[in-house]
Amino acid sequence: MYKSIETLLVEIPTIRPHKMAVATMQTQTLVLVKMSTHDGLVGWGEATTIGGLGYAEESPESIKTNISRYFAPLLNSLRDLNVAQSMQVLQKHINGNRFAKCAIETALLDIQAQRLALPLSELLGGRLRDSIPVLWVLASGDTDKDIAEAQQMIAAKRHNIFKLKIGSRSVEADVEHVLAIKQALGKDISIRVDVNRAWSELEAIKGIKMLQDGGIDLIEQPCAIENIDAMQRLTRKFDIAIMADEALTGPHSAYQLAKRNAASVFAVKVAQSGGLSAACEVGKIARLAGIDLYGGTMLEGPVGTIAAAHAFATFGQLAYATELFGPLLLTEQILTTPLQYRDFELHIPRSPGLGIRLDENKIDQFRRH
Ligand code: MUC
Ligand code: MG
Repeated sequence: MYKSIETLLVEIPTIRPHKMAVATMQTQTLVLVKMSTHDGLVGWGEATTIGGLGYAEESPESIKTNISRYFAPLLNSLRDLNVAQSMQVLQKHINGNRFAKCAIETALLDIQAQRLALPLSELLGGRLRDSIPVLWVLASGDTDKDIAEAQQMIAAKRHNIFKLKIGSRSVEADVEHVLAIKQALGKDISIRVDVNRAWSELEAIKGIKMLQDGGIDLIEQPCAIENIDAMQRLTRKFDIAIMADEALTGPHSAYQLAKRNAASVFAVKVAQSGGLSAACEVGKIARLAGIDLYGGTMLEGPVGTIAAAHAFATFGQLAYATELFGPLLLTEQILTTPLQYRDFELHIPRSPGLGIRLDENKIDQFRRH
């Protein structure tokens, strides 16, 4: 029984426009879930998405409505159930809504881990690492600005791997932009691209060939979500890593993609997977199928970011690193002590639960009323 469950929409400007094939973001709407118990514990979860309905099927507003109208009453009717049993009931009575489920499960696990005085990663199968590498996404839309931004990040020892968001211009213009950045940064810096499903299969063949020849390391979600056949043919045709992102919507799709050899890398996102436990299941399927792992983001703030970090800390391999840089894209901090990014890695707290403290005055200031 929980005393209250509240969903807060918190609007925070980004440090610069973030241009993607699916949307250009100037503000991120963080979707935060705060769960309080009768014995005074507070758990947090996050269900942030990108560009309203531009990226996924749930919007910040639908998540808030569905949690208060459907999730909260159901959770309040459950007595003496543990987290896994509570989630089983939610799965049975609520279809879809993976982002909302992720936020609720995170808050439940945060409370449970605090009760047990363990870092959340220990509840998710066991912590294998205390920090994880984090790349930066260059998406200003301007080649020279992107190069300058990357050089600053390298000099500050913040990031030495970069992902470029492409797919909104012609294949030729995008490839020219990517290869100019690769040339400027040199062979020791890993450059990857995220097409966000903008290419047809023929465009993908043309673009990937040029990018592979230019020394790019990875191609993320080149074609439509449904076009698993194209992903399979591209994975077979090229040596360069082909990564599934939007097509990977949880353990079931991970199994299907693995069975059909339709990706050589999985971008595991906790919300897109339907929660932290489901994300860990995706990790296990990848391990069994010999697929490399990458820790993805929905550009969450610090709550979702550190929750994902706890899940990724249980992965035996993270061959392509992570992109858990969401909080660094925001102009405001909402934690009393910010997440620790240094020496190209995010350091994962060892204190109980998520291991973070929210600054509720700051949240109030930016919250949508
Ligand atoms: C995506 O498709 O990967 C992650 C980083 C970023 O810039 O956009 C997101 C979504
Ligand atoms: Mg992506």
